[in-house]
Amino acid sequence: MLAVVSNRLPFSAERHHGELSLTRSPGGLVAALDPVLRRLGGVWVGWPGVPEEDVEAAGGLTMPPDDGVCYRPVPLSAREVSQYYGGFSNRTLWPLFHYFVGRTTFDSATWRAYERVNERFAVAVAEEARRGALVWVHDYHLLLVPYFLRRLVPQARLAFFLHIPFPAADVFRVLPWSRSLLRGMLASDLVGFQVPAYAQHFLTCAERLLGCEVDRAAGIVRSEGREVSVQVHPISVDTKAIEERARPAAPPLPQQERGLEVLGVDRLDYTKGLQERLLAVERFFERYPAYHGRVQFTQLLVPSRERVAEYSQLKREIDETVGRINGRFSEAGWAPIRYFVRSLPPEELVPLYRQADVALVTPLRDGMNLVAKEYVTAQLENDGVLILSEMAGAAEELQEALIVNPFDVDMVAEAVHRALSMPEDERRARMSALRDRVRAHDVHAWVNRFLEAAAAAARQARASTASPTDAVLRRLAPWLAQRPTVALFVDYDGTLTPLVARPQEARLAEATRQVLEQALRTPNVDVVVVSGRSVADVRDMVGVSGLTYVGNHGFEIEGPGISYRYPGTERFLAALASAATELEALAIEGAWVEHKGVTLTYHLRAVPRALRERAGTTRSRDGRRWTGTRGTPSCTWWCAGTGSSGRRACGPCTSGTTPPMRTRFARCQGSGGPSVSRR
Ligand code: GDG
Repeated sequence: MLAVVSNRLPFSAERHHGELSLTRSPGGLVAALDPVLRRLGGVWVGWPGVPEEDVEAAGGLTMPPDDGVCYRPVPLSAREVSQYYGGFSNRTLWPLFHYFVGRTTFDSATWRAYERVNERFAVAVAEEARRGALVWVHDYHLLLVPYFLRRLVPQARLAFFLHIPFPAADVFRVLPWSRSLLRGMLASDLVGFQVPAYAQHFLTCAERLLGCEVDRAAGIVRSEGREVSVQVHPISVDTKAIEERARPAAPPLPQQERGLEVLGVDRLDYTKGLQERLLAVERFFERYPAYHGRVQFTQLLVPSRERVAEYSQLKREIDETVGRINGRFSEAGWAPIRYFVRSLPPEELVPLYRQADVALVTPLRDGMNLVAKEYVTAQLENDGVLILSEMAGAAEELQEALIVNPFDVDMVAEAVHRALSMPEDERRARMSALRDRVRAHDVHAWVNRFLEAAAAAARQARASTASPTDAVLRRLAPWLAQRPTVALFVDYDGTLTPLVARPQEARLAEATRQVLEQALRTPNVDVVVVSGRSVADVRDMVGVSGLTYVGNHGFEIEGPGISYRYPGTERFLAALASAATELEALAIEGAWVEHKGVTLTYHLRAVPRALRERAGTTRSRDGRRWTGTRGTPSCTWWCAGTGSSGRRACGPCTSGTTPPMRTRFARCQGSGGPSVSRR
């Protein structure tokens, strides 16, 4: 069973005579998911596209009958639509993920709405997840759904696919909510991206911002005790359906007998590089007047996100630029740019692709760009030329296109000229290679591969069990997330390592070392290892550079930006040495003294039970008492500034011990002398 979760259900709702009716969305994704949903049995969870208030005003919304696929609407109020969709999704995530940092808004109210709505989507799909459905969450609107769903259904089989770019770490971290979003995605078993660069950026973010352990070669992130698979699955188009639509259209006349067509098809969006493209077209006509009257550039713009203010502004700017260029070059019976703002049905769109000599696909940034693949597929004669932005994910696969930098107006203008004057055999060689590649990886293959990978990742995630440290991290993570910085103090013996008979046998497990390394990479966490060992000893034993080490109970500190020795300890070394001599002279079987510079430890772990009491409570030569509890495994003495107050400092000594075997051991002394006391 499959559960697809996307922002929108595959319908658009329209109002006719006060009633809402649903029309199926045409896209290739819907066409690809539909047969799989029918085959596996499933549910599609999403927003129906109309605010709840409108649904109520229309007396409700009837979903299509359950014919193998159940459509489950997630209702959203007009306010939620404006905050979650128009706000956080499209004014924060969309611009930032496309590297438009300056256009990104940061608004905690829209973030909270985004969280709430994502949680509601998770609740809507939880029942299916409980029944074992494979849940496939789509795109940037729903980055937190895996997180909420995992909390509701820990055993959920859960995959996520991001259709848009995932930005480089330095851009992503600009978001105040970056860590929460990463955790949201990492609650999946599989996270899929369009191209390798986006997956790499994601791995870097998981490593740098959350301190996760990342295996780049295997594409694995270890997060909160779970293994998350990170993979590349480039989306494609329904090649058969496009070819079928292209076939009935008349083949284009030979180029000599007609004008030349350059085509652009895009959603109206600033990421698509429309202004830059128009300027390139202008530059082309400026440089090559011989093409005036012979070449026409047709731009189809599909209205999009009309309620988002930036988009109406963009539309006005494009109108002006088209008007200016047409005003500059038009001649009787010819205008350089034809421009339509509307959505065409696929039966009309595909013939446009087939007829075009050149497709100009020049987004400033694009997750994949399906128009490029659709154009290639519709080139049944194999003789068109694709000009493609290097900033589109599609450029990764479509290398036989003329690859351009969309910001470089001269370069794009020259590419248009080169495409229009390209010899036929070169055009055919390039286009047939492109077509073969797209046909070999159509959208059906994409769906099947992704679902296979998701099922395998879910199996793998269940097989890899969480270590105790991972489990602790899972508990701590939500708490840590709320704090800008955290200092973590850990002991070595008995904490990072189990207690052993001899200190040199306390070896750090590799897994523990990895946890420390992970903590070290986490920017808001400072890790300090505090030990009774000497600083040199504990640093050698842990072997992770970059941590802060506190040795000898605080007498020595070494770490980034600090190298500290408690001043004046030399004064007490003689007293400490005589304490050591006294203890060694006791010659208690199994007891031994460890010299650590400014402190010493008296180890009693190996003392036979019968002698323990004597060893633990003994007297020094001058009659003063050494005190200790029964069963004392070790105790540490140190000399520190007692000052002249002569106050006793007695208390627990925890070096080398672990609860409940706390040692109480103190040498009580008169005023003015060195003290050996608790740490
Ligand atoms: C996101 C990512 C990624 C356009 N005009 C008409 C029409 N279209 C269709 C095209 C194409 C689709 O719209 C646009 O897809 P893109 O891939 O170009 O861009 P986004 O909408 O931004 O999609 C993108 C994609 O998700 C899939 O993962 O490639 O990078 O941004 O299919 O054909 N369709 C119809 N009439 C039109 O007038 N019927």
